[in-house]
Amino acid sequence: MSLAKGNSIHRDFALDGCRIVIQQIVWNSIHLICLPVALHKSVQNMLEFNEVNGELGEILLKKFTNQFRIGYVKSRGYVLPEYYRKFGQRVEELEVRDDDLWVVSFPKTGTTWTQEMAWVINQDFDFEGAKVPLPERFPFLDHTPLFDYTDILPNLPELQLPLFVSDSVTYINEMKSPRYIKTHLPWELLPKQIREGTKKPKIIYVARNAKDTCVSYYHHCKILEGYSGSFDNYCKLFLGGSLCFAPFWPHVLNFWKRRDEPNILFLKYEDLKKDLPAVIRKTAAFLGKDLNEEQVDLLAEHLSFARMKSNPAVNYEAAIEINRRFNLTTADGHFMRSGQVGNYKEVMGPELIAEFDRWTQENLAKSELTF
Ligand code: PPS
Repeated sequence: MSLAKGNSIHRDFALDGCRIVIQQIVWNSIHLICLPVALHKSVQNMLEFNEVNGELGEILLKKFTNQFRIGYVKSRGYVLPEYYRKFGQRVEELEVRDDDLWVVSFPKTGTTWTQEMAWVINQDFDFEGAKVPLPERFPFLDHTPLFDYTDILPNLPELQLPLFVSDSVTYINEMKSPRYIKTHLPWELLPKQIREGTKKPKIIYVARNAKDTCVSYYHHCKILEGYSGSFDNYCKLFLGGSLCFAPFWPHVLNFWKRRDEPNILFLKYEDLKKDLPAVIRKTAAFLGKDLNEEQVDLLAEHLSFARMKSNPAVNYEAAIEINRRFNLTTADGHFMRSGQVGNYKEVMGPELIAEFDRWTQENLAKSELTF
């Protein structure tokens, strides 16, 4: 080997050595920069939970706990059943699909109505398929944590829970596309793929005026969720943002501000009441479906309050019957109750109405949203 050749080998070694050292420095720097970012992101995506304290926390514990609900927690500012501690992270990590269709709402704002409308339109008027119970074809993502049957089931072997009740996340994971998903979760608690925009399913959000929502939610909580307190205390919980999925206005306004995003449609219960065919047309356009007037009329008839009240696939009578049969709740009533705008006038006095109105004005002052 010549000297010159030997030198060039040494030089090559030296160069290689430098390259490795530089690579190492770059690699370490990338780690130093990216690791905290990655850690920060994963911490951001971890749900944290706080207690619901104070007078409202007391009312919840005394009047709104039962065999299937031991208590409440707050996560990202929203109240949820205690069971959400075990469940929430699975929602956070849920694999969303771009061809999912989501209906998102605060409870009792016209969710079922909107679900049925969206499903029939998107399924090209498959009225035969619409005979399948709605919770099966359009499952409720956050159903499972609302009803914790862990302590009940050993004593009630006859109580057979379908998967969409016992484990709604697994049910939804196993569904064929296109999936239809209902949730009452606020924007802040939707799966991170939606919040971060890596998946963009179509989302229909439906809102309703606070007073009718509160009255409807009160009846719902008595007949289906075991609330045993007074209406007055219920209103305190509603106004104080201490019911499941509350506070109410941030829930609504966080979708209102996103209403112009192409994958989001914002509807109001009051508009469905005022002009259902117009909302059907708007929803069809959002879903990319052409409807003729005959179809619009047919669907408006299918979605009328009278028809939905007598339709076992959507009226939740079966769920209420199960509650009665197994003594899970005791109050009587129907899911399809009044179906009216302004029904609150029958139960709220002038002072309470004034309080709700003030609260509404304060919260909507900076938005163009009206009810
Ligand atoms: S839930 O449990 O949160 O999913 O309830 P949700 O479906 O959002 O709301 C139930 C209320 O919507 C009324 N509803 C209707 N009103 C008019 N027309 C039709 N077709 C219709 N379908 C459901 C239902 O009666 C509940 O409102 P209230 O005021 O209690 O009657």
